[in-house]
Amino acid sequence: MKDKFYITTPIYYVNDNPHLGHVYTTVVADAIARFKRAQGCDVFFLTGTDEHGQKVEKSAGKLGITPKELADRVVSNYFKLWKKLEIQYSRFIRTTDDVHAKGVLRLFDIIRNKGDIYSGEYEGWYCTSCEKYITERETEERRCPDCGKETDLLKEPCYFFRLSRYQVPLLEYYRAHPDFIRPKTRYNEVYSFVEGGLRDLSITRSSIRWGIPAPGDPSQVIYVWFDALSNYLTGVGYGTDDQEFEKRWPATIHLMGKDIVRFHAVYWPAFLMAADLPLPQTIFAHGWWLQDERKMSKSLGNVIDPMPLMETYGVEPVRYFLLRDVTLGLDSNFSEGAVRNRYNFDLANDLGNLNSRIQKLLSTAGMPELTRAVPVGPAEKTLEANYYKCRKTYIDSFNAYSPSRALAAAWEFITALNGYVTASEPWTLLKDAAQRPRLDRVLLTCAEGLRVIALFIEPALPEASRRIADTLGADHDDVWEFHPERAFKLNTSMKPLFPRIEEKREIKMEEVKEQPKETTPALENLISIEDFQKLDLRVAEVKSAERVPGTKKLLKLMVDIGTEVRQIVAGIAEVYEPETLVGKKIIVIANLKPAVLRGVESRGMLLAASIDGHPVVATFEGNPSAGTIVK
Ligand code: ME8
Repeated sequence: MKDKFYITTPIYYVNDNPHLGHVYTTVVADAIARFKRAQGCDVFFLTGTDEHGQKVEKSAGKLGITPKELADRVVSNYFKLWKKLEIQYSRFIRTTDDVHAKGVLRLFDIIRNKGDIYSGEYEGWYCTSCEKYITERETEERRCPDCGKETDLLKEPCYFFRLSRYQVPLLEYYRAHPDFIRPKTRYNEVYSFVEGGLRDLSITRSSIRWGIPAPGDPSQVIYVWFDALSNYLTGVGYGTDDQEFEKRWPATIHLMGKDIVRFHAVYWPAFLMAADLPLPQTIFAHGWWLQDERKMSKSLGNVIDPMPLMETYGVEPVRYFLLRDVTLGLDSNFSEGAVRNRYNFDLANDLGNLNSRIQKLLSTAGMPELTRAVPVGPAEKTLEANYYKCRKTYIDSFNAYSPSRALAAAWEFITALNGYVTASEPWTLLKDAAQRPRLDRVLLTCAEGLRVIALFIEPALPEASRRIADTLGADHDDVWEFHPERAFKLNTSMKPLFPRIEEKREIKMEEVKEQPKETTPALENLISIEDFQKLDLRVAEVKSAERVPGTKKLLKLMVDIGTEVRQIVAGIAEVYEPETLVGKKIIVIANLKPAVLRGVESRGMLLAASIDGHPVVATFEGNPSAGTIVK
C-alpha cells in the first residue's frame, strides 16, 4: 500500500486579496506535495479560505456588499492565482461550504457532550484585526502585540472551551513527540507558553453575526478560530464522509506562518484531544517575509503583490525563488534584487545554459546510438556517483521539510553536469568522425543527466521540468535511477528555458533611486600585461558568511583561497542572504593591502559587477578548485 501523506496550508482570510506571504506557504506546500507524489505517496493536499468572522464582515461593510459577496470575489482571485502558479491541491475548502458547517457542528457537539464546553461570560481586550483576545501578559498598552493596532474591551456571554484542562496533557504530548512542533525554536516558544498556564478559551461570540450559529443557541456564533481550524477535518470528510475521513486523518503536516502557530499547536490539539481524535504528526511554522524588517502584512499595508512580480520574472522563477532563497522556518527580507539574482544565476545561467548547450549539441550531432557508444568511462562514473550523492541529499532534505537544501543539491548536480559537458569537449569530438562512439557516450550521458534534472526541478519548476522531459522523450522505467543505457527519442530543439532578463524589465518593479550611473570606461589608460600580472586573482570558496552587525550593506566572508582561509568584507548584504553564498566559488584579489571596514578587517576583495547599483558577484561555470589562479 502507498504511504499516505496529508498536507495542509492555512485557510486564508477573504477580507483582502492574496499577497506574497500567502503565495509562499501555498507554493511550499505544493512543492512538498509534488515531491511526495513523485516518491509514490498517496498525497492529499488541502487549502482554502476562511470566510467567517468580524474581519470579513467589516471589510464587506466598507465596500457596501455582503460578506458572502466579498468572499466570492476574493475566492475567485485565489482560484486564478493558484491556477497560474500550478498549485495542485486535492481540495479547496471554504468555511461557507455546507459540508464544512456540518463537521464543525459535530465537533462542537462532541466536545460539549464530553463536558469541555460550558457557558459563561467573557471580558477582555480584543484585536479585531487578528481576531483574538490579547492576554494580560502580552500587552501593557492594550495594543495588539502582532499588528500594533488598538484593541477593544469586549464583554459578552459566550461558550468556553475548557482549555485549562489540557495544559498537562499538552505538555506531556510535546515531551513525548519532540517533532510535533517544528522548527525547534517554535517548539520551545509554545512549550513555555503552555507551561505558563492556560486559561479557558471563549469559542463563541454574541457580538458577531457572520458565522456558523452555535448548535442549540442561535444567539451565539462559533468563534472564527474554532470554525477555521476544523477545516482540516471537514476537508477530508469529517461529519459527511466517514470513509474518506478514516482514510485521510490524521494530517501528516499542517504548514503555516509562525504568526498562527499557537492556534495550531495549542488550541487545535486540545480540541482534538477533547474530541478523542488523533493529532496531526507535525505542525510546521515557517518564517515571515519581511519588508524593511517588518512582517509583510495586510494590516501594515506593506505587502508585495505577486502579480507584477510574476509578470516581470515569470511564474516559475517566483516559485523557485520562494523555495530556494530562504530556509523554511527562518525570516527573510524581501528584495527584488534577490529574485533577479536567482533568476539570472540559477535559472538563466546554470539551468538555462546547460539545457541550451545540451539541446544544441543533440540537435547538431543527431541521435546518439547506444550500440555505437564507447562504454562508460571514469568521467561518467564520477558524474553518476555525484548524482546519487545529490539525490540522497535532495530526498533527505525534502523529507525534512527543507526545500531550499533539496534544491541546492539539485543545483550541485546541475553544476556537475555543466562541468562534465565542458570537460568532455563534445564540440571537438564532433569535428572528428572517428570520435563518434565517444561523442555518443557523451551525448547519452548529457541526455540522461538532463532527464534526472527534470525530475529534480519538478516540485519547484513544473513547467520547465515538463518541457525538458518532452524534448528528451525518455522511457520512464526506474525514473530515479541513473541509467547509462537508457533509450531516448529526442524531439526537436526547444526555445531557451529562462532567457536572461533584459535591463529594462528588471527595474520595472522597483522604486528607482537616483544612482550615479556606472559607465563602461573608454579604451584609454591602457595597462601592460605585466601590470595585470601584478594582481593575484584566485578562485576562492566561501566557507561562511555573516552580516557585519550594525551595517546594512556589509557581509563578512571567510573564504578558502587554496593556501589559507581568510576573512574579507564585501558590500553585498542588500542583495545576498549570507547563507546563500556558502559553497559558492568566487574571484578574490588576494594581494590587496588589508583594509578595515567598520571595524572589521578585510584581507582581499571579491569581484562583482554592478548592475543598476546592485552587486552581482562573479562566479564560475563548472567547479574549479579553491586557489586556482584566475588570469
Ligand atoms: O491567519 N510571510 O489567514 P491569513 C510569510 N485565516 N507568510 C505569510 C506572511 C508573511 N509576511 N503573511 C501571511 C489566517 N503569510 C487564518 C488562518 S488556519 C486554520 C486560519 C501566510 O489570510 C502564512 O501562512 O491572515 C500565514 O500563517 C498566513 O498567510 C495567514 O493568512
